[in-house]
Amino acid sequence: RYSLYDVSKKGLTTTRKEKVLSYFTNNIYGLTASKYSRGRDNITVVKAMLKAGVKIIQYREKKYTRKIMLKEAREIRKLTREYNALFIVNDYIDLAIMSEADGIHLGQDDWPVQDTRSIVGENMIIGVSTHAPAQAEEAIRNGADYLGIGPVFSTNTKEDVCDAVGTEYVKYAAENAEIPWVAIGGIKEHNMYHVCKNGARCIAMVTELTMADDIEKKAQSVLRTLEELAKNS
Ligand code: 3NM
Repeated sequence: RYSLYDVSKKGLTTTRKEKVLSYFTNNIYGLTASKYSRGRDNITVVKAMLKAGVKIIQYREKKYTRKIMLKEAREIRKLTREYNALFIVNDYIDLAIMSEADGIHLGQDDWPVQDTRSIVGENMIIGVSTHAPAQAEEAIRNGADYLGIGPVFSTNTKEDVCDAVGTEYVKYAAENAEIPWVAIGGIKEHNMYHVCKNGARCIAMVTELTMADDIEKKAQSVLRTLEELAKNS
């Protein structure tokens, strides 16, 4: 398991690796999705998540202009600093750099990890979405700092994502991944049990939080549930 991962083994900066190690245990990873936020803007959504105690925030925005994305990302950077939370930007390397994010998250069709590293430097965390063991192994080989493992259950939130990979892939990650990882895709409070039972300790959620009547309350409840599940498995 990744808790045994030797940070000095690959000669990578310990600050980056240690940051990931500490944040990806017993945490909820909250993502923005303006399309699925019931009219609430991304900043309002992020504030509610942070107030509840969510410690990893990903800015994931598809349809806004770059100007608006930069404004929002900078605002979220400010907020995540106040709450001592990790800030990750999805897809846009330039946006991650300009907003001084802690990390950049890449999909399978984005720029390769090594090329991204050459642009973002040694301090920025690089996460990669993976949907099968071979992709996980490749991402680790290429120097990813953490993996997305999913979609565990079926989801309509991400267009063009593959079919659900199930908890088998979560189990694979728990047993094999040498770096931290986050389970993602269709995860709700009511099915978290199956994900945690298979070894997940960091859970990513979009619509379970962004679509909630009261985002802060829902996030608090999810964090409590995660704590209970982690204790008992
Ligand atoms: N990435 P929800 S699934 C952003 O499997 C994203 O890589 C996925 O949304 C992956 O929590 C996904 O609403 C969407 O199902 C997750």
